[in-house]
Amino acid sequence: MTAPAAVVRTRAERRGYSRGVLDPAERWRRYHGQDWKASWAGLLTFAELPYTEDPAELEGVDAAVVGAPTDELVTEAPGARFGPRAIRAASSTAAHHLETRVDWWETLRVIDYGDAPVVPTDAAASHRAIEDTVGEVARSGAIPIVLGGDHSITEPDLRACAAVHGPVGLIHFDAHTDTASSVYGQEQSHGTPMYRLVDQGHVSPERYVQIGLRGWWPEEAVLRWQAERGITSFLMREVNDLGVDRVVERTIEIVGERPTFLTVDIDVLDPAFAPGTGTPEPGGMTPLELFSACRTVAEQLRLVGADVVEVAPSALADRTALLADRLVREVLTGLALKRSTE
Ligand SMILES: [Mn+2]
Repeated sequence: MTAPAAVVRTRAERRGYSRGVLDPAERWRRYHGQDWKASWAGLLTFAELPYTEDPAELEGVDAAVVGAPTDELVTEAPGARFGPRAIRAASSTAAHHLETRVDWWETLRVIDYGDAPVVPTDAAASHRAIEDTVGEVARSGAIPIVLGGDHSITEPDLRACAAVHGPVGLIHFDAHTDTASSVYGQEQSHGTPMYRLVDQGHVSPERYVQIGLRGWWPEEAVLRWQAERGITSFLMREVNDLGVDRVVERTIEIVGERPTFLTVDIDVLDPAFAPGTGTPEPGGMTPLELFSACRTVAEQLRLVGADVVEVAPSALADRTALLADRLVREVLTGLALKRSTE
């Protein structure tokens, strides 16, 4: 009689995920015993998280990453449809945070729930797909963390959370308010989601804080509309003068204990750091400021959902290609200089 084969539990099983969940690193672990795969190979999930599209697998999950790859409703440069894939590709498995000494991979059960089945050329269908997919996560009790996509996706993803938790508070990092009732005569675009969410009653305006505003938009009437509803705004100038820690403290006081959604438009960062976005606005936050602000908000408030939007990768965000482009143009400039002195 032979001894039964030792039961080897996969990394995902050790963390309590079921067999029905794909672990991108499992093939590597079987082959050489390492828990991590080659970062450029295999199934692309956020931070090599286990992957599922089955809502039944969301039980007991703390947070689920969902992609919302659509940019039909931008008013300037498109490209945010490539955001989720690019963010997953850029994501790291490293989860041990040096400042806080916490390892989120070990502490939380997090899953990559894939992308919402968006429909190219049909923004309404894409929004329905996003609301349905994020709704599956929200109803399971897990916190959806949505990768946009242009900022219009916050309307369906926040609405899916509000359907479970009731009207939510909103912390909104952005260069722009996105509270116009229409842009170019259109009621739905990435410039209008916050107007619509307040108007539909999914966001409590007195628990809504905007941080990082600057530039030239929107016009006075929109700013008046916001102020009349009790929406709080911190201009980038105030973030600079007060310091981000003070701004976050005041935000936390305003938003309070009840369910809250966090939306981060990457264009809140200065374009020096984050050039890959559709409507860049100079004079923005630094990554260090935004990292600590988002971490503190997640730590101290009751987040029921979050999204990161307006990442438009490709040539703009690809800094290596940007350097190569610059090198070629430096060579061409040298040739032009030589020609002019001949
Ligand atoms: Mn925005």
